[in-house]
Amino acid sequence: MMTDIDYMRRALELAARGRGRVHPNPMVGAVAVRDGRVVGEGFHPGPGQPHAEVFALKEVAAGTPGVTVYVNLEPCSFVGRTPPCADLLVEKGVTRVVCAMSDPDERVSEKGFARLKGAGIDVIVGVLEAEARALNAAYVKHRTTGLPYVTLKLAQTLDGRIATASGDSKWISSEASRVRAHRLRADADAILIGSGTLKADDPELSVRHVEGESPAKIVLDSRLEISTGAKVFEGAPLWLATSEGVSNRRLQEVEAAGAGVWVIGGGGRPGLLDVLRLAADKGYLHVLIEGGGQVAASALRGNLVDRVAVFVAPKILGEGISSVGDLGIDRISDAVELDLVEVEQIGNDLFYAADVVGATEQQG
Ligand code: AOF
Ligand code: ZN
Repeated sequence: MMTDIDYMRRALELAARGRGRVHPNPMVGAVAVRDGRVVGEGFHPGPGQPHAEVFALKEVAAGTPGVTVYVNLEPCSFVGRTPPCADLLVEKGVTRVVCAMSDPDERVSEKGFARLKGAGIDVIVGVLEAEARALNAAYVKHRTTGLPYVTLKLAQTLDGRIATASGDSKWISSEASRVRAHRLRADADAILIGSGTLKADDPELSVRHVEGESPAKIVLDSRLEISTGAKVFEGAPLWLATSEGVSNRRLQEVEAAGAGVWVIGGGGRPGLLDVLRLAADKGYLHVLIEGGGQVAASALRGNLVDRVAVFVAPKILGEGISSVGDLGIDRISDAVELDLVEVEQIGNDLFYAADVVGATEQQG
């Protein structure tokens, strides 16, 4: 006998098929069940496309008795790019709706449940809630704080270096790790780097070694020194975060080459918090920071990082450039504390993912 938990697990599996494709929307999966048989299922494939519930109920005739719908998020109750799912569930005469969590989007939050209950539908909330919140952590953070979920990626030697003292950085981690690193990219909606990394590496910042869409690119470039021949101009949208005072001629040059420009307050460096707010406004739920050490340090200093993803290569450099610049920390008790979530050996490298303790609560 399949239980509510089993069907919800299936809904979560389906939801995850939208990974890397649905922003600014959440990943949602739905399963319709009648007499212990699945009569429909589906997931939300992306903005502008039907919601998960529509696929699950496609083959279900209105008024079919005894249908339960399992969905990992509260069914929506407003007319967005598509009509409200709560109305669809009511029209189809669904008997029972089992959800994992309420929708933090204020256009829906609890109103979807109210619509269903008002129509006499039996509503259950909280099945596999922790799993559902983890799956949509970026969406939840975006809707509750107006900031994107941030993963900080580091690829470093055993002693925490990303380059030698002379600046040589190619290649620290192995080919196998690069495949995993591209999976991190495919899971993100935008990749962010500083102009130092851009100049040193001229990276393309695209997804190549795995299947998946290439995220947008954000480069912090306070003086707009980027060359229009840089590889980041190819492919996915490129945003350059710069400061007031850059010349109009330069602005026009980079715009003509295809970049969007964010001019952010003052003559100094654009603050990372403001850059991330703009990224969230553009609908990027999940930003991957890929270097360098100064950007990593300012993200950590600003308490803007949710997860750290580190590739450690079995190499020791001694003196060199640190993967994280100065954080101004004097005492061990002030260290950035992490909660380990994953360790994996990849060839001779080690991959390590950990959450910053207390990250989301302190932001906003
Ligand atoms: C659901 N089922 O499968 C999804 C939901 O304007 P739209 O159509 O793109 O709607 C986006 C909002 O709808 C999103 O912010 C979230 O509140 C909800 N997403 N809801 O019932 C789904 N993807
Ligand atoms: Zn919906």
